Order: sequence, then structure tokens, then C-alpha cells
Amino acid sequence: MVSSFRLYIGGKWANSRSGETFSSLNPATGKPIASFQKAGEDDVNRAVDVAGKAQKKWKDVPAPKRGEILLRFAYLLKQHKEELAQTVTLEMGKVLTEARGDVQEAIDTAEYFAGEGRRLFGHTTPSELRNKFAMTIRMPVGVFGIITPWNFPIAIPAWKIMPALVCGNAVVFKPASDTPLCATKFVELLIKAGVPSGVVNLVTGPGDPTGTAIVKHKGVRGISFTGNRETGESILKNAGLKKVGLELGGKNGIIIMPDAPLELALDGVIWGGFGTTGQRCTAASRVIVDEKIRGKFERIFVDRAKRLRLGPGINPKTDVGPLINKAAVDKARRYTQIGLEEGAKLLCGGKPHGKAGFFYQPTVFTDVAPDMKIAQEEIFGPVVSIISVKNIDEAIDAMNSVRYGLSSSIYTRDINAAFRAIHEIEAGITYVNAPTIGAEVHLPFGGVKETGIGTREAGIEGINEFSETKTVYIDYSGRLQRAQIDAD
Ligand code: UN1
Repeated sequence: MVSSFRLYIGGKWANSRSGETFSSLNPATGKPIASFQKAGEDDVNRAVDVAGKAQKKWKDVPAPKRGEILLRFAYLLKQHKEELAQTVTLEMGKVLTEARGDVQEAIDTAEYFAGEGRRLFGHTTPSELRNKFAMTIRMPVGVFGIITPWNFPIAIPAWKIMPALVCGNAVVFKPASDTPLCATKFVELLIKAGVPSGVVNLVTGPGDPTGTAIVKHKGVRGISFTGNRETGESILKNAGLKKVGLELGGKNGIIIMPDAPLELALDGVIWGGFGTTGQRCTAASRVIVDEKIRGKFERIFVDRAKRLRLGPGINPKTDVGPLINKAAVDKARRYTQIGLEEGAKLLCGGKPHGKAGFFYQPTVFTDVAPDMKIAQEEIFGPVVSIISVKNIDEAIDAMNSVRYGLSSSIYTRDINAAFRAIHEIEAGITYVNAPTIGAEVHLPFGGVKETGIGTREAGIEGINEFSETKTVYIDYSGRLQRAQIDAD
């Protein structure tokens, strides 16, 4: 018997109306770890209803006080860091050191946005008229639907829920169905931190019906979603006139110039390509390498990829943990087959691994053309494609040849090449001499092209996603002044 968890609506833990449940699995074993309520439309309606009522009071709590609750949450996350990290490894599969990083990212985020409670800056600017004052202030949006992925099951909910709360919104939080336990623990700590009843509501369940019910609900004013493209597109269709923020993944590349410090670049490619088993939106799934150093790079890279130790994330010797579920293994396998059919050359990996759990070998393809499917589509697994180029022009063209534009990187000591990359790569993030992963929470995170719409998350720009701007004019002239018409 696994333990069972409930929805959290209006300050109470509750079963779903239908009584239906689902399980989450340990990806290292494939065995169930706990059971959860499948929230239906009526549960979502209830959650939105109570969130709407609670938000009316919450928005009047002074922002610095809201920030204090976030700071208490950060403190609780610190206290429970190890236990939460173990839960992340158990349910999501990533290695324990990375799971600790996931929690740390949430701590940093909570601290950052707690401080925003004492800022939430608008701006002032002179009016074009005499005796008139002009400024902007921030308003909450209302009830926010927060729909999060499984790959950062603690950090990404924090990226969204922290700014949502400090701006005075209430939230209905639907975590990915693969990681509801992490979400439940996250909400338990929010409650302990003192978030009032109804301000944060947890509804577990699948995209359909649970997610769809949130997205379509008229009482929800904003949606913030991180996940795959197809779901993002369907959210856009269903959301109507809501404020929608979408972050939909990437096909991120690392350029390696002939003058690059090769050992450093290799460390970056291994970490960017196989860290979190390639399951980061920011993962480096393409390596764009100058042909002059390709042979040497390839030899060492493949040798290092082969030596990565695959195993359960809980084992401290493991370098690469499992994929999230069976569908992810099937996807990696399907793309390996596609790569072979497209004429790319498999240098290592290409197979599932072990008898139990969802493991896939670190896989490297070379002779990959920039327009092949394996170089264009997001695989979200440990599959790296090497593209060989003649010069920086070809490298940047290859980098920009995909529909996505999240993260990117260049390894070089040539300042001119670095600045060309900064200016010409179409992506929300460019690293110089560092891999594509590892964004810091006080800087904006997000992408261009089909990676996202509407937003940057984290950092000060994260506040824009969860607030509305109100423009305020105060006329103290005592007479009617008409803008654009009154000239003196
Ligand atoms: C993601 O994969 O969706 O920059 C987020 C990074 C992490 C966040 C990744 N800090 O790799």
C-alpha cells in the first residue's frame, strides 16, 4: 500500500469529487510511490472560486507583509532541504546533488521575491502639462493558473508562485502528473509559512481534464505554463483573453570555436548535454564544432560520454539518472532510429539500459546536418548531435536554424567571435565559455521564437508576468487641462 495524498482547496485537504486517483512512479524502479487525487472540473471550479474570494483580501495585505511570508517559506525550504531533495530524486529521478540544486533554486527565488515585497517598483515621469503628476503602479492580475513541469519540480513552481504571491495574486497550482508528491510537499511548506487559506490551492491531475478546466475557467485571469509545445499551443487556443505566459522548451546549441579552451568546452558539453539526463529546457542537445578541431573534440567527448555512470539518482556514484517515464525512453529510442535513418552516425549509446526503471544510455550522433530532425526537434533526453562547420558564420546560421530560441553558448577566447554570438544568436540566453544550463534566479529567463510568448520569468522581469501596470495621472492645477491641446 502506498500513501495517498489529497487536493488542497480553500485551506483544506480534500478528496476529488469523483474519488478517482492516480499514482506517481519512481523512475529508477518504475514502481509506484504514492497515490493522488485526480481533480475534475468541479474540483477546479471550487478551487477557482475560493481563490477568487481569498485574492480580494490578499491583495490588500501590504506587499512587504506578503514578502515576509515568502521569506519564512525560504527559511522552511532551507530547513527541509535534504528531505525535499530526496523526494525530488525519488519522484523525478535526477541525481541527489542536482535535486539539492533544484531546492536551492527555489530558496534563492523565494528570497529574491521576498525582497520584492519592499520594492514592486512602478516609475514616475514628468507630465507634459504643468501641475500634473504622472506615475505607474503595479496591480495584481487576480487568480493565476500555475501549470508546471516535472523536470524542476520544486524550482519552477517557485519561479511562478513566488512572484504571483508577492504581487497579490491567488493561485490554482496544477503540477505535472509525474511529480505531484514534490508539489504536495511544496504546498505543505507554504501553508506552514503562513499563506492564508484559499490563496494557494493545489489540484493534482492530468492535462485533461484538470489543466484544461483551469485554462478555460472564466474566473482565472492569468495562466503561467512551462512544458511542451503542443500543450502550450492548446493553452493558447483555450485560454481566451487571459494573460498567458508560456515557456516551451528549446533546441539549444554550444558553438566550439577552434581557439576554444578544449577541456573547458568538453566539461561544458558533458554537463550541458547529459546533466539532468538531458531533461532541461536549456539542455545542450547540439554541439556546433569547427571542423579544424572536430576530430579531437569528438574522440574525447565520446570517451567521456561512455564513461558516465548511469544509475539511480540516490546513489552518490551516479552521473546520469533515469528518464522520467517510459514514454520518454520510447521517445529517445524513436529519435535514435530517426537519426540513423537520416544518415547521422551513432558514436555511442542509442539504447535503453537496465532491466528496471527508465534508463537510456548517453547517446552521441555525429555527421548531423543542421536540418535533420534530430537537430531540429526537442528530444528531452541524453541525445547530443554534433554538427561540423567551417567558420563562425556557418556556426551562427546552424545555431539559428531551429524554431526554438531559449539558451545558447559559445566557447572561444576570441572577443570578436564572442560578441558576434551575443549579437547574432536568436535566443533568450547566451553563455560565453559556460554551458547552456545553469541560469541564475535574479536574471530573466525565457526565450525567443517558438520557445515562448509573453514573458521572461525570474529576476525583475518575472514581476511583469504576474502584475498589471496601472498608469496614474494626478492633476493638481484645479482646472481642466487637455493633453496635447493645452500648450502653455
Ligand atoms: C528548465 O529546464 O525548464 O538554467 C529550467 C537552468 C536551470 C533551470 C532550467 N536553472 O538550467
